[in-house]
Amino acid sequence: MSGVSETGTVFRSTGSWYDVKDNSGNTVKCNLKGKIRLEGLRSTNPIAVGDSVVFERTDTGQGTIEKILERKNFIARKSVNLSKESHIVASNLDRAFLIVTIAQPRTSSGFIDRFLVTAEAYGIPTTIVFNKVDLLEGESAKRQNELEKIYSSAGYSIMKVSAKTGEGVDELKASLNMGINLLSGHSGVGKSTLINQIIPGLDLKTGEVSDSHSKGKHTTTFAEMFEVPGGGFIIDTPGIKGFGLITLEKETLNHHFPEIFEKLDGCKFNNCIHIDEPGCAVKDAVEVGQISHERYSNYLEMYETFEEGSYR
Ligand SMILES: Nc1nc2c(ncn2[C@@H]2O[C@H](COP(=O)(O)OP(=O)(O)OP(=O)(O)O)[C@@H](O)[C@H]2O)c(=O)[nH]1
Ligand SMILES: [Mg+2]
Ligand SMILES: [Zn+2]
Repeated sequence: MSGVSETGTVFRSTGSWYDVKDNSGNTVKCNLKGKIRLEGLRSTNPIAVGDSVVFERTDTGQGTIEKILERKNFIARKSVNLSKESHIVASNLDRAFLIVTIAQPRTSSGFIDRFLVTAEAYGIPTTIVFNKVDLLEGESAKRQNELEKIYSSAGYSIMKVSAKTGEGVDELKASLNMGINLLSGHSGVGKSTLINQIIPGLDLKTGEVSDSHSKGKHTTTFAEMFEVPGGGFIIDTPGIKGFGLITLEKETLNHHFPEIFEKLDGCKFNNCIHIDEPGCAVKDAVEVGQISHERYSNYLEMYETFEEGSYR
């Protein structure tokens, strides 16, 4: 039957076609009707996983997407080559889970903070999930404890899991049982392996971490959403290296560090950026160890490298 418009949700996008789930849960392969452009946002992909769309079935049983319904939110990053364009990772997110590993590969706090600022700016609550805890020993165990302290005192929720031994996986699964959840992080941290643990039988492709560089091999190439048994949805994404924000102001970058923003009331100037101003409550808090020195120096580094509404 053609000619009737229906709504559905995008579960997979390869750039040329889209898997859309209709309201009965059936997947319809769709293409795009003409060009859909979003106001004010130049993106390399007009449609992202998580989008609600209006589509029309064609006679072949496939479909044509006619429009995107307004997004509640989205996470975008700068396109690798086209610096003025953004790539929408996923949309309509209820929560993000940033998968972090201390080693194989190493995730820096600078990267964690760029992700958290991005998610804060888009209003998406984030849980930090430390994976591969089975590998921790000596120095790496120490670093793990350090990062846990830093981020729990900054107000973030934290989980520790091992996709290999299964430790913590049930707890992670339980926290996915509502809404749309994004899994993000560097290549090789174990996003797809974790999803395979959470959804038995899915059998997503996973890749070794290279021995020489301890880097992942970008095994997952397209974002894809899956239904979690017992409720909720989860989006597997390709590994990311970095972020560039499009919608941020340099002067309000500090508002996206929750524990820094909390102190702003105590600063002498209400537009304090906590760098050179006298009477700065943030600098005082850093001095006495109430705000993590590492978080504060990541803030300074991001502030300094910030240009044209974005940072590298
Ligand atoms: N020791 C250990 N290895 C793990 C764990 N989780 C995943 N791995 C291994 O890490 C490697 C990378 O896992 P993937 O699931 O492909 O990682 P990914 O985050 O999906 O990577 P991309 O798709 O490239 O972004 C694989 O060899 C996994 O077996 C873990 O908890 N412990
Ligand atoms: Mg993967
Ligand atoms: Zn201040």
